[in-house]
Amino acid sequence: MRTFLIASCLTIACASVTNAQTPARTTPAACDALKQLQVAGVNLAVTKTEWFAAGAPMAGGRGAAPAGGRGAAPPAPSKLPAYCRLDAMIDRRAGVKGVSYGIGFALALPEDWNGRFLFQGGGGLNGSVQPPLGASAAGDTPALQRGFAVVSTDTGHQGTGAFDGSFQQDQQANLDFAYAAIGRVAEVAKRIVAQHYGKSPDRSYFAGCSTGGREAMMMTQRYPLHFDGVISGAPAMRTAYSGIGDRWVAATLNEIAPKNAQGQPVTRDALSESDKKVVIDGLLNACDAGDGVKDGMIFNINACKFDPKTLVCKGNKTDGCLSMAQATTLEKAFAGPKDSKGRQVYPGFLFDAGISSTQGIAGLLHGGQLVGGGGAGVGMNVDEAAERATADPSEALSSTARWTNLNTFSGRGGKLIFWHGVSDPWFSALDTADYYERMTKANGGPEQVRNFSRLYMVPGAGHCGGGPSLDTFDALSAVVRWVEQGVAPDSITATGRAFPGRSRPLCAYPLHAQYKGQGNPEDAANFECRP
Ligand SMILES: [Ca+2]
Repeated sequence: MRTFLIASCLTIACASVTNAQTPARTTPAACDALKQLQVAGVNLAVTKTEWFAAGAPMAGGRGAAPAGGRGAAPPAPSKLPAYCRLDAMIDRRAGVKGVSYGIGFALALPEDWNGRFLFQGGGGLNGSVQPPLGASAAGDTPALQRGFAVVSTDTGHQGTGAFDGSFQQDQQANLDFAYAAIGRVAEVAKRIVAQHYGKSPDRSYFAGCSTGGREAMMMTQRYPLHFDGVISGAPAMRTAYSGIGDRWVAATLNEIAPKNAQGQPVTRDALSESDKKVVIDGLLNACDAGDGVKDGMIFNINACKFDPKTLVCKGNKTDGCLSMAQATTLEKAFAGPKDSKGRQVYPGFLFDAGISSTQGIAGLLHGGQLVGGGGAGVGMNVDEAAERATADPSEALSSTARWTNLNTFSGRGGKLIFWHGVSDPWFSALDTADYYERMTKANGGPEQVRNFSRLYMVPGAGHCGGGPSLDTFDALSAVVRWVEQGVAPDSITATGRAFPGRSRPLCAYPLHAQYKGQGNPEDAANFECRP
């Protein structure tokens, strides 16, 4: 191996290096040899090794080739480099009721490795191993394409779908999903990378959204020694409470929703399509220009004071205005749930341009979408719901909303980036802002915390993207530069399919992007970050 490394270094890799990383290589033969892989002291079973040539179509998961068959288009080539994919399981065991459990993972080892390791976070309740690409918050260039070694995991159980919660009957499977599996996989995968390339990763990164965002936070809270740079998108940090917030919105809209033949309220029809347009038009009229440009996006969130009552009909209800009941119901729904003592149980949601989007999880004007399905009913006992959340044992295990002391993570140079879609109907962007502010207080105040953590709001974006937004941005390059060169990301440039040709800076919270007043308003260069 050593001879091979030196030879390849002389001929190819070392000559082209422009950064501080030390590259290394692998080969199809070395990939095949991983079938015999053992890691000292680890109960590990390799299930598969596979070599992918450069440009090979991605197998399975998001961006996968369509299923074959008559008329099916040939799979599109990817821009991925040649790489070895190792599939393996650690700690296989028979769990409660004889169900087989184990922590499955896939590790992509690029032919030309850039010395960096990336852990790709999961989604929903996990339960399957997604293709290890590292695409989250990586712009249009996944980490694997850049030469990172990338790992993904099912976090300890194999489910029938992204929300199969049957693993929750098993104690260890709960621990694994909550936090233990990601710590275990991080350690084992790093050791495999080191064995395979003959050197340990120079730097380690974590990036994920939703459950992956929660896992990212978990890495900074319970495994502060594991990662140098972490990206947490729309973190599902306290699902028992965000579930209350989601149900609150639906149950409140149900107060005015028409009923179906079975007598159940149809939440999405609380406002007609024309009513929803009235809301969005009125909202944009009130808040769009606050950032200096009427462009269908609201970047100056703090200055946006939208009152649905300004849209109430002067006389009878017509298509161009709202009823008073609709206006007051919207206000109540977006204000979020409070208990009988007036305490906010979960934050409200922001009025934002993406709240009527139908991409992904429908925006809140459509009633949102409850995790686990089912109707929300009419009205809600917030006290009871809050008591159940407080007593929920899974919440105690998996929540990342409470722990704020990150001084070990930050003390060794760790950098933590948060981002959140302002129109996210599942997890309120305000809850992530609330955590960021509490974490800031607990870690020495804004001047200290700006040295290691920043939050970026993404106006118009829904849960992990979508909506009338600029949801394509390269936070991965930003965190790498911060970790390796000490260049803090005051802003990150964003583009998106919703607005071709447009770019904007995403500014570090609480600043926002403001048009400077001259120059092409489609170009991020003509915006600056302002309070
Ligand atoms: Ca605007």
